[in-house]
Amino acid sequence: MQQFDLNLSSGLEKVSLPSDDVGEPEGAEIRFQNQFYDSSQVTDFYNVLYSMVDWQEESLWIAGRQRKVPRLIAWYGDPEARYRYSGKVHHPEPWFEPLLSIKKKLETTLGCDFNSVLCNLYRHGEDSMGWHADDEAELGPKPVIASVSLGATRAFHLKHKKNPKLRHKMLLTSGSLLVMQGTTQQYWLHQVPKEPKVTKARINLTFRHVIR
Ligand SMILES: O=C(O)CCC(=O)C(=O)O
Ligand SMILES: [Mn+2]
Repeated sequence: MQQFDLNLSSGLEKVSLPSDDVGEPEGAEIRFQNQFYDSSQVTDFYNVLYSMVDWQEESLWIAGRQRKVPRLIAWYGDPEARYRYSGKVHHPEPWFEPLLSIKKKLETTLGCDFNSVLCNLYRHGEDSMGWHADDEAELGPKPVIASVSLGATRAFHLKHKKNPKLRHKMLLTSGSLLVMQGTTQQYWLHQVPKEPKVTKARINLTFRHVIR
């Protein structure tokens, strides 16, 4: 039976996925910290980012029809960190606070560099992100993706690409940090499903290193 990870960790801890059947080479390498930021920091960050980020509504052509992406997005980073997702090349807007200080804290904690961040605003539970992997060539073969959540708690699902019975569910709480690295993107998909009962908004920041 699938169960939600209660995410009560106080430090950055390894998350075990049901990868035993596929073995080590196809494993996901995921770590999670429940309170990477405390509630007063979260409130400050959330308020500034909600009003200052240049949130964009995007559309995609799916099966010959144009559909709105069910969330708002924005891309910030170093000038050269261009990134293609949803079939479009995104040019980063310049860093501003608190994105820069969050980036620095992540770099110190994780010992790696990030040159860009994708900001996602889930306005309510009808906003979502479908199954995908962050496996674009410009992120390199084993990208480290650091994902900070602010606001409403949302579910986060993972499933193995070749063996979709292998699944894991987590709750991404406000102030939490989720790190995906190693072969996670190569072998696993992730999603933020719709949750119609959720009425509050959530901001998610996924810090990445785009290779040029
Ligand atoms: O909102 C989330 O937690 C996931 C975001 C994500 O997967 C992405 O930006 O690629
Ligand atoms: Mn992703």
